[in-house]
Amino acid sequence: MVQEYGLFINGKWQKSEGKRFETRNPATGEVLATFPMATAAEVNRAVKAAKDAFESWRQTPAPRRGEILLEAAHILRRRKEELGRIVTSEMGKVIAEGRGDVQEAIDFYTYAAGEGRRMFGETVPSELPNKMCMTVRLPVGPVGLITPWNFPVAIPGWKSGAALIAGCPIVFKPSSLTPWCAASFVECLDEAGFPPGVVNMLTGSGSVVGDGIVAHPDIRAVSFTGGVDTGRHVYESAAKKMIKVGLELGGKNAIIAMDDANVELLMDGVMFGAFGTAGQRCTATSRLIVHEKVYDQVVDELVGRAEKLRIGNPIDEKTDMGPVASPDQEKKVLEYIEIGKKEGDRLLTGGKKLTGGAYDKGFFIQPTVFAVDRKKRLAQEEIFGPVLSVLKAKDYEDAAAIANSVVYGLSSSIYTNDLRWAFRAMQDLEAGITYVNAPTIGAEVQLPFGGTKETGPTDTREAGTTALEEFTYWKTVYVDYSGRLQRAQIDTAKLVGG
Ligand code: TXE
Repeated sequence: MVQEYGLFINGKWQKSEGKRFETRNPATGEVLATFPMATAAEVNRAVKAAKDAFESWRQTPAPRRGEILLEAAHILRRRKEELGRIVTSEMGKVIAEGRGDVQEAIDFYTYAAGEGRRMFGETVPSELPNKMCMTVRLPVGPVGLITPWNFPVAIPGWKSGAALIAGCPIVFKPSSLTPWCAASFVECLDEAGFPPGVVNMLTGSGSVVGDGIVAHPDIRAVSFTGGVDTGRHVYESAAKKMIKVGLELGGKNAIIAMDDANVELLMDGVMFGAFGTAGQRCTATSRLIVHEKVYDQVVDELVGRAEKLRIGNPIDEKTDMGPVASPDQEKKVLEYIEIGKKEGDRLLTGGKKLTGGAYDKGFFIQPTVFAVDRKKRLAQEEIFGPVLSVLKAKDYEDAAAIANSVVYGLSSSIYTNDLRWAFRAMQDLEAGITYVNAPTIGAEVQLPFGGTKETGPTDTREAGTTALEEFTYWKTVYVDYSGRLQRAQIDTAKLVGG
C-alpha cells in the first residue's frame, strides 16, 4: 500500500480538496507515496494558521523555542537512518549522502537551538548622560520557505531552523519531487512539540502554492532555493510587498588546479565535487581549470578515475553514483551533452544514458568529462548533472579570470601548496565560498552559506551567525532615564563646551 499524505496545517495532517500526485524512486521507478496539490484556499488557511500562531510564538522566550528545536534534533537523530533511506529512495543520492543530508538538518537544529540563548544585539554608549542605547532582533512575522529537491531534508532544515528560532511561524512548500522527505521531516517537528500553526507544510504546484505563499500579504519574508528563473520571479513578486527575500540560485563552481597541486588529493576532491549527488548540488564542481603544465597528467588521471565509478542503485552501499533525480533532469543533462558535442567540445569520457537491465528503470547517466573552451556554453551554464568541463589555463591570473567569467558566484576552490596562490584565490575569486585544497562542496552549518552575482543577492546568508538575518529585523531602542528632555545633536554641544 502506497501511503497517502495530507497537508500539515495548524498542527494537524489534513485532507485536501486538491488533486493528488505521486512521488517515485528515480532509480527504480517505484511509486513511493502520494500527496495533494494544495488549493489557493488551503494556502490561505495555512497562512492564517501561521499568522494566528505568531503572537504567542514571538512571545515564547527564545531559549524555550530553542529547547523545542533541540528536541527536534534528537528526534531527527533517532530517525536518521530511516530518513536517510527516504532521501535516497526519493531523490537518488547515494545512501551515505542521504544520511549526510539528514545529519545537516540535525547539525543546524542543534546550532540554531543554541542561538536561542545568544541572538546578540549591541549596546553602545549614548552621546547624552543617563541614557542607554541598544539593538534587539525581532521576528518579521509568518514566513514562506520554498525548497528544491537536491537537499530535501538539509535545506528545509536550514531554513526552518533559522525561522523558528527567530520566532517566525513557517509555511513550507517543498519541491514536488521530494514531498515524502519533507513530510517525514515535518513529522519530526510535529513530534518535537511546536505549537499548532507554528509549522505548516503545503505540497503542490509552484504557480498555486509557491506564488500564493510569496504574494500573500501576511507572509513577511521568503526564503527560496531553486533555479534562477523561478528565483527571479519570486524576487520580483516579493519586491512588490517590500519583504525580505533570501535567494540561493545555483552556480557554475570551479576548482583551480595549480601546477604544484597534489594530484592524488585533487582527484579525490574532483570526483566528490563533480560526481557526488550526481553533480546535482548548487555547489557541485562543474569546471576544473588546470594549469597548462599539469593539464595532460590531470586529464589522464581524471578520465581513469571517472571510468572506475560504480553507477547503480544508490541504496546499495557500494554504489558511487546514483541516478539523476527526474526525467526532466535527465533530459536537461543529455541536452547539455549534445550541446557540448555540437559546439565542438572534446568528449573525454562518458556522455551516454546508461541502459540495459536495472538501468532501464531509472535515470542513469555516465560520469561525463569534456575538454571545453572558456567561452562555450558548457563552460558557462549550470548543468546540474554529472558533467564536468575541463579548461586549460596559462597561469594563476588566467585561471582566476576563467573562474570569474561566469554569471554565478557560489563556491570556488584552489588546489596549491603555494601560499601566494591560496591567499590570492581567497581575495580574487568572485564567490561566496572559497576552499583551499578541498573541493567546492562540503559546507558546515556554523558558517554562512550563499553567493554573489546571479547566485543571489548578497544581503542574506543562510546558516552560521548570519542565519537570523533572513527572518528578523533590527529594532533600535533608546532609554532615557535622566528625567528631562535631552536633545541628541543639540544638547550634546554643551557637553564639549559649545
Ligand atoms: O527548480 P524550481 P526545479 C536548478 C537546476 C535545475 C533547475 C530546475 O539547474 O535543473 O533549477 O529545477 C518552486 N513561485 N536548481 O524545476 O522550479 C518549486 O515547486 C514560487 C538549482 O526543481 O526553481 C520548488 O519547490 N515557487 C538549485 C522550488 O520552487 C515556485 C536546486 C524550486 O523549483 C514557483 C534545484 C513559483 N512560480 C534546482 N515555481 C540550487 N540552487 O541548488 C516553482 N516553484
